[in-house]
Amino acid sequence: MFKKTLIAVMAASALALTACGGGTQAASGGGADKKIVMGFAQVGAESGWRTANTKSVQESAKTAGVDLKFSDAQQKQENQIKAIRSYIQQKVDVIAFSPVVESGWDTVLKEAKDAKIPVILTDRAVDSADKSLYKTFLGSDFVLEGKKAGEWLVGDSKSASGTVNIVEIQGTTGSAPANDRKQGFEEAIKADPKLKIIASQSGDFTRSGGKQVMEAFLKNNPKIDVVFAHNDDEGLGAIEAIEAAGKVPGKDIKIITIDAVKDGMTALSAGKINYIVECSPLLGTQLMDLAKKVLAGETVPERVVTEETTFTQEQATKALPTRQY
Ligand code: GZL
Repeated sequence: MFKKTLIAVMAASALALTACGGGTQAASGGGADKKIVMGFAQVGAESGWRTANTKSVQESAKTAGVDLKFSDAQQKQENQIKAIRSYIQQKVDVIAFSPVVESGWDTVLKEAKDAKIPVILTDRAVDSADKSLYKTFLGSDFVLEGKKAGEWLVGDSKSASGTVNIVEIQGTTGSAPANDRKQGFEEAIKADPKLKIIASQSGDFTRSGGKQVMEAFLKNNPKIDVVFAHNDDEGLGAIEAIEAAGKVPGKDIKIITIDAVKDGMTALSAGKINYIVECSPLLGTQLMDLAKKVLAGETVPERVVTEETTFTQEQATKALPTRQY
């Protein structure tokens, strides 16, 4: 008799503990003292922007007390997919990544969903029709960035007589920033028929890529008035090619870029670049906040767009001393 009573009492108290949440911890990081484990699959280390973005994510994870597992895919989609699969096997609480290209993610995102691991997209988006495959997107409006670049050129070319020949150094082929910046820029320059894109090629968001593409453009096009580079690093590579060709960047050939990292802003302030549209890499704090909200079961916006501005040469000179990246 005594034994039966003892078992009944123990069972009741265990139940009570679970009910008031003192005894167990929620499986996915919801427990008060369990550290959130985040698997982050980074694109690579292709540009100054990416380096700043990685620093922001790593430092924010430390500040937020998030246990961060980090991988660098060297700009290869198959490496990002491998990293995501390893995070699924490790049963992390949440996965975050910046998809190097827009397509080809449904299968691995379905595997994460089946494993009940929420996914947050940061920086770049995917073109999947199934919005249930990720919880939210945190990053820039790349179409707007391209539009801002084009609108500046329309204003700057008002007094130009004759055709303005533009060469475009695109970002990574198939990536959301490359696709959307191109779209925004082309839409904006429709306002002035003098503005013509005479050549367009990918520099893969790297300085060396920008230099190689610009060397080819200079060889094949006798009259180039403007370079639209999808990021600062490609623009800095283009500057090297333009100077090697004996021309003055910012004067003989105007340059517009996107990002506003320190090296780009320094070239802008020195007059070698004419205009930069900012794209903030400082996504870490917002990412950690979103991860905590998702794991706490709170609803989060489908899309969180970052605040960004633009810089002329004078504005860059003023802003440089206080830039964080
Ligand atoms: C934009 C980001 C782009 C940057 C490049 O959010 O994905 O990738 O513009 C970086 O500098 O390589």
